[in-house]
Amino acid sequence: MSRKLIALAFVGMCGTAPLLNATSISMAGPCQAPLVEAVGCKYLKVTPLPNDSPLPMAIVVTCAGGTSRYVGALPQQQSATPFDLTNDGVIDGTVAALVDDPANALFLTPAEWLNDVYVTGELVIPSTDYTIQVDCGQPGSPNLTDPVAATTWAFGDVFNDDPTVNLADVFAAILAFQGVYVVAEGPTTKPQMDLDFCLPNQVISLADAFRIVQAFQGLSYAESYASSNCALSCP
Ligand SMILES: [Ca+2]
Ligand SMILES: [Ca+2]
Ligand SMILES: [Ca+2]
Repeated sequence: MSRKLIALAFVGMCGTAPLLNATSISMAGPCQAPLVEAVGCKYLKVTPLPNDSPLPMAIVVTCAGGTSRYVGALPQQQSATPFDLTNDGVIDGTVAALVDDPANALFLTPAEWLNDVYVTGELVIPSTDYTIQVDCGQPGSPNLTDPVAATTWAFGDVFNDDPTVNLADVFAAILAFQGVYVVAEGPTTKPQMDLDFCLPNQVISLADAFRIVQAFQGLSYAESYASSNCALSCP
C-alpha cells in the first residue's frame, strides 16, 4: 500500500478529516527538491514537487551570503497572489515575496501554489546567486529538501542572452507597457521586465522601461538605485 493510501486509510479509520495530523501528513510522501529557474533580474520561478502532493509546503530562499528567508504573501495580500504573466487572462501561477518573519511563511500545497511560484522581494536582485529549498515540515519545525541553485539575470537584460542590454531589451518593455507580449525575439513575460521599484509590482510601466534604459546607458543596478533605500546586495 502506498504511503498516500496509508495516510488516507488512517483518515478513514479515524473517520474525521481533522485527525489528519502531522504524523499522517508526514507519511504522505517524501519531500522533493523543487524545480527552480531565474526568470528575470528580480524573479525566481519555483515549482514545488510533485504537482499532486497533498503536503503543504513552504519555500525557503537563501542568499549566497547565507541569509535565508521564507516566501510569504505580497504586502496587503493574505496568501500567494494569482499571477497572469502576460495579461492574457490566463493565470500562470502565483507571485509571492520573501518575508522577514518566518511566522509569515506560506505553507500551501502545490495546487494551492498553482504549481509555479514567482518569487520576488527586496532581496531578490540582479546577477545574484540563490539557493532554494522546499520546507515540507511545519511552522517552527522545518523539514527541508536539498538546495537548488539559481542566479538572477543581469540588470535590465530582458532576454538573458548577452548579457548586455540593448535596444531590443528596451523595446520589449515599451511594448509590454502597451500590452504587447510578443516581440521579434519571441514571447515575453512580466518577470523579464518588472524591475522597478525595490519590490516589483507585477505591472509593466514606464518606470520599468526607464530602468532598462538606464541599464542600456551603462548604469549598474547599484547606480540606478543609488538614491533609493533598496537593498543592493543579498548578504
Ligand atoms: Ca497568462
Ligand atoms: Ca540583452
Ligand atoms: Ca513594474
